[in-house]
Amino acid sequence: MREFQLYAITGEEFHPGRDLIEVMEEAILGGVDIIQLRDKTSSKREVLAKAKALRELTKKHDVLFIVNDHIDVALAVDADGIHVGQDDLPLEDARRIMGPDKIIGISTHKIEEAREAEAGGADYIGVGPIFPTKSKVDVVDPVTTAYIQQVAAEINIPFVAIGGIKLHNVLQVLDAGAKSVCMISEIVGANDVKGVCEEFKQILTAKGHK
Ligand code: TZP
Ligand code: MG
Repeated sequence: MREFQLYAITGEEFHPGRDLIEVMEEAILGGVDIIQLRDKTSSKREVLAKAKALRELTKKHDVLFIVNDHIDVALAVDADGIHVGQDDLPLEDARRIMGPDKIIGISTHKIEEAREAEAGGADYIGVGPIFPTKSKVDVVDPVTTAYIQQVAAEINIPFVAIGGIKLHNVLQVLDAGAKSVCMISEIVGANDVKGVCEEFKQILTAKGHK
């Protein structure tokens, strides 16, 4: 899997009146390496239409594209991979469907889940929510940066920290051992989406994460 440092997830509720593709293109121009389409409310048809448009955009800019939950949509648009939660399609089944070459990411909230994901052949894991967040309804309590330290010490596959990460607290996350960070609201809800991404990129670069 190609390395990534700055991961943006879509969240249309954070940019009312602004076009999804326009917002995500700004994020890409600001330096995002990977985009995930996450849409918990639209119909399958609508999700598919958005996925097609984002696939085109990410191809154009040579950025990775991941679909949350909808494995059929991921395959239909030839996304680079899928992201699943602990209650979604199990890793083994997701791998059988997606094949060996696609990226499979899985959310984890404790070290046992991280171990299981690594042993099960996940390509990367999500680690979070690090801080409180309003972007996820069924969210578990914040796992804090202590969980990042645990994962950094023990897990050998790439991991990305997520949940409540902002420009003002991202250093805590990097200092705990994360090399990649993922945001919804701080990026797509920004007045200057490109500018925020550039700032994240600078902070990552200063920490030696390209
Ligand atoms: N998974 C764990 S926290 C979260 C997801 C999808 C939401 C992250 O959103 P934000 O706005 O960056 O806190
Ligand atoms: Mg899910």
